[in-house]
Amino acid sequence: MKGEKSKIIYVSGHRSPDTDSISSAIAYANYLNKKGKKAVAVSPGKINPETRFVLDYFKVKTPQLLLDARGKKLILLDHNEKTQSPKGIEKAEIVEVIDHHKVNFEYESPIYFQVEVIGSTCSIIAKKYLNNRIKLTKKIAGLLLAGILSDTVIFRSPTTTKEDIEIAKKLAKIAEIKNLEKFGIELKKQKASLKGLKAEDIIFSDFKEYVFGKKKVGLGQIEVVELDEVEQRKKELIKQLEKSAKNKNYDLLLLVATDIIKIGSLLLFWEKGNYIEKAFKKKAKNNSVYLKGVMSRKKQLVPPLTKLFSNR
Ligand SMILES: [Mn+2]
Repeated sequence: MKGEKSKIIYVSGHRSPDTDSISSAIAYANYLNKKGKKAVAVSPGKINPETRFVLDYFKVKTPQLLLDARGKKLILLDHNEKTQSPKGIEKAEIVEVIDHHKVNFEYESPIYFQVEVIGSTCSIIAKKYLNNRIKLTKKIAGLLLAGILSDTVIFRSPTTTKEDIEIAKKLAKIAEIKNLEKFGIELKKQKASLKGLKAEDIIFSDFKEYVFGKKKVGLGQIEVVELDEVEQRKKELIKQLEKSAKNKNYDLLLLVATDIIKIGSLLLFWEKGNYIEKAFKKKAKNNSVYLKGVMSRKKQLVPPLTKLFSNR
C-alpha cells in the first residue's frame, strides 16, 4: 500500500442501504473530517428511492459505491453482522462499529464498538455532534433527522425512545423542517409504491440475512401506506420467495409488508419447516399471516425467530 491513500477510512452502513445507513455514514464521515481525520462515506449498494429523495431534498452528494472492501480500512455503521457488511469485509480492517442492532460480531483485535438501545444510528451520530459541540449544518442536521424519522417510522415503531424524539426536534430546528409528521410521511411514501417493481426487487429492496445456528434466514421488509397492492400480488410474491429460497438456500425466506398507517405487518413467507406459526404463535394461511401492532424487524420479528431457532 502506498502512503496517504491507504489511510482513508471508509464509513459504511449495511447492504441494501437505507436512509439511516446512508445519512449516518455521511454525517459521521463529516464529523471525523471536522476532527482532522481522513474519512469518506460510502454506500455498499444502490441508493433506494426514499434515500434518493432525502439526498435531493437537502442537496447532498450521493456517496460513492463501495463494492469491494478488501484491503480497506472501515468503520461499520448501522449493522454489525458480517453478512450485512460490504463484500470483501473478511479481508478488510475494521476500526470501529456504531450500531443499534443485536450484536453478532467477532473480530481478532480490539476495536471501538458502540451499540445503543435507540431508534436509529443517526440518533447516536447526532449526539456526538451535540455533546462535542461540533457545528451541525442544515444539510447534516437534515440528513440525521431523515434517518431518525425513517428508522422509527415517524416515531411509531416500538424501537423509538424519548431521546430519538428530543434529538429529532433539535435537528428539525436546524434543518428548518417545521412539520415532522408531514415530512416523515412524504419521505416514507417514496418507497411505498410497488408499481413497476419485479417481485424479486420488492423482496430484496430492504433485505437482511441472519444465520441462526445452522439455519439461514432472509427477511425483506417494505413499508406501505396501505396493503392493497401487496394483497393483489400475494401469489406472485410467495412464488418468488420459494424460487429465491431454493436458489439461495434459505431455510426461511420472508417478505414483511408493514402498514405504517394502520400499524401492523403482513408476513409472506416460504419455509422448510413449520417456523412462522411456532415463532409468532399465530395460525398462518397460504404462506401468509397478519400480525397486528408489529412493525419492527429488530424488536418484533428477529427476536421470536432467534428464540425459536436457539431452542431447537
Ligand atoms: Mn438503523
